[in-house]
Amino acid sequence: MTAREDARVNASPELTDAPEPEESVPMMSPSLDVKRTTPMDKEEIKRAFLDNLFYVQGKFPVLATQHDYYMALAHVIRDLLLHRWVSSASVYTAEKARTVCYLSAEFLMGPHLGNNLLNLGMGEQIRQALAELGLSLDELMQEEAEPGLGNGGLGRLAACYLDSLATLEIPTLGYGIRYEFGIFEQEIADGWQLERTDKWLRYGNPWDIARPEWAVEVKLGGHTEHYRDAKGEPRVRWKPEQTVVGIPYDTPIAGYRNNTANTLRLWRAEAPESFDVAVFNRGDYYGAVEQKVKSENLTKVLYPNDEQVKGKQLRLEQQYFFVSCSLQDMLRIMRVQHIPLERFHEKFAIQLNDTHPAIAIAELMRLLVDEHGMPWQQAWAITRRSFAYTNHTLLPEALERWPIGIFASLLPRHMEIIYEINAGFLEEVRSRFNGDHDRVGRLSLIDEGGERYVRMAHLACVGSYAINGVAQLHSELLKSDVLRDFYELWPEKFQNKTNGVTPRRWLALSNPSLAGFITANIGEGWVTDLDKLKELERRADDAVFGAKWREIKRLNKHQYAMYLRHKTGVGVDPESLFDVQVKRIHEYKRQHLNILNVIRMYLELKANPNLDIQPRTFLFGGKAAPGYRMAKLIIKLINAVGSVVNRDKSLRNQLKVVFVPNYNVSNGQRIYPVAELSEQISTAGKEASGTGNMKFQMNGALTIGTLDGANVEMLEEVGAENFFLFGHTVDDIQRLQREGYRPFETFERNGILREVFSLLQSGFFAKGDAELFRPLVENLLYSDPFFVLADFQSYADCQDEVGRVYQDAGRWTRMSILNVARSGKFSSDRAIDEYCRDIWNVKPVKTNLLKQHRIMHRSIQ
Ligand code: 26Q
Repeated sequence: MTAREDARVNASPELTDAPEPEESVPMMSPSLDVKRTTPMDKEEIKRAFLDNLFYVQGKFPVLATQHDYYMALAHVIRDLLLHRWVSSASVYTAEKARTVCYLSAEFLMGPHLGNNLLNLGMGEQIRQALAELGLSLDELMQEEAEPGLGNGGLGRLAACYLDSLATLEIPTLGYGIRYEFGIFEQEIADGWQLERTDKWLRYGNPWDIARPEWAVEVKLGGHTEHYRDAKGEPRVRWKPEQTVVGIPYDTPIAGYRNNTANTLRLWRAEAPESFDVAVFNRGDYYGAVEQKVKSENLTKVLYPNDEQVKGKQLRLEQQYFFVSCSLQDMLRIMRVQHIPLERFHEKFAIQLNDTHPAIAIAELMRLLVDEHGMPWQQAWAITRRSFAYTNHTLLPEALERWPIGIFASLLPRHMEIIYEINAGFLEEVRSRFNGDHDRVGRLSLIDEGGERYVRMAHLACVGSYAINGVAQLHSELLKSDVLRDFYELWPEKFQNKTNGVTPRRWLALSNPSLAGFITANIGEGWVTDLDKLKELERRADDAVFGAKWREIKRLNKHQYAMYLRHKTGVGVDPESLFDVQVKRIHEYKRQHLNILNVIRMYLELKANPNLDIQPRTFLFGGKAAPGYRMAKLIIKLINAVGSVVNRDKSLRNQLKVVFVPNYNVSNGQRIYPVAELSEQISTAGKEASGTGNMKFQMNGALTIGTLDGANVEMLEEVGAENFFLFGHTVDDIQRLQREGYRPFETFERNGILREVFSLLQSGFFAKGDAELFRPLVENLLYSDPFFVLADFQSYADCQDEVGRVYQDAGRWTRMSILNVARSGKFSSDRAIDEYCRDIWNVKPVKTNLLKQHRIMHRSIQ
């Protein structure tokens, strides 16, 4: 048996229900050589690595591919994590620790290898061990398939939060879905986006462990039966049409250089075996296979956002599936830890990452009332103390609603439960607001205007003890706008938790040269206490320090320019200003505002061939939802402008436009360190927070942005003199809307806009096709729902100012240093600290590795 299999069979690192010591620990076989599973020095690492290559991958070095080597290394590192994992699990169990359960339909983890090496503090050692075997760690890291189990901000936020929770030693379970296909891979062909399926599991996933012993059953469809039990109490039975099985897959989440490893538990759907048997007996073999395929379809694919929900029943099935699996898992943990059901809300703090898991509120009620016979009122009191809800959107059209028909046919019992919750809730509203009929209609869990819908945000508000937005401005707008009626009802529930990102992945790992330079100057404390970056402030005017700071960015840019040429064939000037907009493509994020300004600059250069402007490289990246036509047209436009501009020799290389395909976590890690200008240009009031904005800031980019989302707080932190602010505010936009915004008038009044549009309409960027961009042009001229034209001139002027400031390298560098020095607030450690204190009421639990070793040795003897 290999070291890895030893550890896997014997150690079973369950988070919370490792058996109590007195039940005798059947964990370790006498053959286990503990030391072998924890290779600490180079020789041991090399041996474990080659052992794994042979025994697990079944390869000799001469035959092995780079990917085999990567797999062997990944397994060795996961084995190293097992000790912390087992230790954390046994400490949490022994202490029956209060646990955060982060429920999220998306976890956009990004590659694990580099991050685990960083958190374990083993990067250098592994690098050297591999070098002695003639291998390159960097090359092996490129082999990792990115687990893209999220669309963007919301999924990546969940990943950053897991990193901080482990680093802060908070007992945590992340619960979600193990999609077989994550977010699609984007290719660009003739300037258009093409989607390819993301087969991230093709070669297996070395980071997770299946736990079929904790599989659970989930019911779907069918009907309910009301009856009286032996005591004459009314009870309900759910007779489902179909049952699926959820299999948990666990990934260890290591804290930064501590002994904690928490668990990310993702569920995969399978057909139950009982079904096979039943069909086998009836002789319907193909029917059985069909059912199997249907069940397994449940976790097949991640839905892109912005997709119309209409008819997307599978999406609701996914949400219910992972929520039911997770709640049943929590009840199992309560059982094995002998915690009475009445204490559910004391054992767990459940965070709902948007409304995607909000059905959990009805499901917990069903489990407590129907399956455990708890009285309704008691179950409701527990439920309302268990959940907290984070809202991530201000776009009314993005609020989740499910047609009653779909909902009731898939979840007949939950429909009844929601009606009952609603009845009690609306009674409360009527008595508080003396029968205010309109208010009752606005607050109801059911939207009754026309086709009837279940309003998931309302369910989340009613069933949660805390509701938060993700940036100050966003939280204010929730109270005054989107959730106003709920705020008037329960002001005490509302909070703000401004987003944050992990400085481990987004600075220490992605930008080693800047991170190393910072550490050399202020020590390494900043990695877990980002406010320490403040100590860089006193270097802001130090010319020698500044020159080195500049040189780091310059070298990063040179390397990236080579990478870009290799990937896209476009050569860019590494000495030009790198101006970057990377994020999902959406009209409210206004990539088209950016490209319209590029066209303006192009026209200006064409009109004055001798003009010396600040040379710029515009980098774009981001995916469009496959069904979002306008977003796809924006990608085409960016590429179309790029192919004209990049080829035009008369520009003397002063402008380049590159669309970097397939923006994902790995590409993010490459691009933030080279960015000098960060584009955060959404329409004020539309971007809930943004998190890319924070990653750019930490890597020394300056921001050009509107007063939207967390930009507002970034500006507050860095000071107006270190931020390029432009555009209408939320109030301005609301006023424009009230007074009737007519974009065509703005257009007619602005000569530059007219020139830009006439070039666009002439077909100049479309090989003469004047029709191609018409939908985009007409949308802007006659509707412009995101106020692109209203902000155009202000943006253009601000961009000109950026170019001028950049020419003063000393000034720019000083601003860059101050941006990094003042980015401490945007660490996810700060955000998680606030969640722990204000919402979850959880405390750190230290994992003691030594204690674990004693347990192991005792059981071996
Ligand atoms: C809903 C129904 C059906 C199919 C898909 C969806 C769906 C999936 C994902 C809807 C929305 C999302 C993702 C939303 C998201 O990423 N929001 C972003 O969250 C970030 C973290 O808080 C914020 O920083 C961003 O401002 C916000 O846009």
